[in-house]
Amino acid sequence: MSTASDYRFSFGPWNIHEGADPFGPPVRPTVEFRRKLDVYKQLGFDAVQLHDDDAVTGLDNKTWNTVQQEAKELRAALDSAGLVAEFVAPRLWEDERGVDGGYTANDAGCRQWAIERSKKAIDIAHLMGTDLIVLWLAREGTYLRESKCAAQAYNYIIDAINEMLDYNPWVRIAIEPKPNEPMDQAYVPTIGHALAIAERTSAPHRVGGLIETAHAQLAGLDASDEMAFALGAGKLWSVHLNDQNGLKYDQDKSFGSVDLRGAFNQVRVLESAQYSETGCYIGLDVKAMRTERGPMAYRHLANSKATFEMLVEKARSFPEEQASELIKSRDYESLDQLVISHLLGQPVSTKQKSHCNATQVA
Ligand code: GLO
Ligand code: MG
Repeated sequence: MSTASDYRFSFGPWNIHEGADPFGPPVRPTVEFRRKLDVYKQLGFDAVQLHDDDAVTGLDNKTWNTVQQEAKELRAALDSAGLVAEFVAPRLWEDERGVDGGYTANDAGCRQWAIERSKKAIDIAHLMGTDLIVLWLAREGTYLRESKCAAQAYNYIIDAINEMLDYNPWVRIAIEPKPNEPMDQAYVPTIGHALAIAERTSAPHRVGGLIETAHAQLAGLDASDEMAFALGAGKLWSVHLNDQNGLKYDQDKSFGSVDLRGAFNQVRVLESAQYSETGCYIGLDVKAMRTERGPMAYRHLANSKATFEMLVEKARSFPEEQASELIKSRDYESLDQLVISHLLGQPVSTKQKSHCNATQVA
């Protein structure tokens, strides 16, 4: 029988961080990237998610030879830690040229820079041994709706993706949708948008998605339905599991820490699509609380992974037959309670439940 360990897990170096927020400075010491690598295997993770400049810092100002050499060194370090790179993501949003977006900037020079930088990310991915590029389209949107033409912006995004697809015939691109933050209105806010964009590119089968729980919630959507939509198209190439408490800033809370039932449903959708057999990773894009003490805060990662694994067991032991009887008889009140009881570890007998309802009606 398969177990929760069928899944392979990943996170990014940014998930171990100093704890600064817009209202306060760092509260924990900076942990050097190479030291973070030690934690991966210790916690049972298999892969590292990388921004292009996590792999090669300051890559815009380095010669190709240096970029190549540093990427190779990192790959060797990953190898010796028993790790692989899951994906490389061009980090366009921290550069001055990406202030108003990269691919959708009104300035043609900035758009060109964004495409060239993305090509470098592809080269780095190649050197790191992964074919997956993730595009979180951070500043591709508007602070002010009238500042950009949306129809044109979508065309720019498609043009940029086509250039990437042409540049390397082996690369796959997973779009990570998010509806807002840092922008007021982001282009490509949902997986529906991402997969529609994919269809308009020159190689639709090489463009898919990465779904983050909190991003779906910020769009007012159910993350498990978003995942089901992408899985149905064979295009869920990674996930960023986390949690979110209502419609506010992107919180990246530990998986299942707010909406445990929502987390269960995400795991259930992944389970029923046999996601673990696709070779894709369970990425955890979670942040440690600011209150967490140093020197290295990583319990949010260990906890999220443990919660995921417990929910895999919950999904596998879910009383499916009982549930389908209730669905058949459209007894959703009992189905609701069946799910709650199962999550609380207290299976209910449906018969008892119906009797109880009947008594109350009588
Ligand atoms: C922010 C995103 C971000 C991306 C990462 C990979 O809201 O979730 O963390 O996942 O930069 O592209
Ligand atoms: Mg993310």
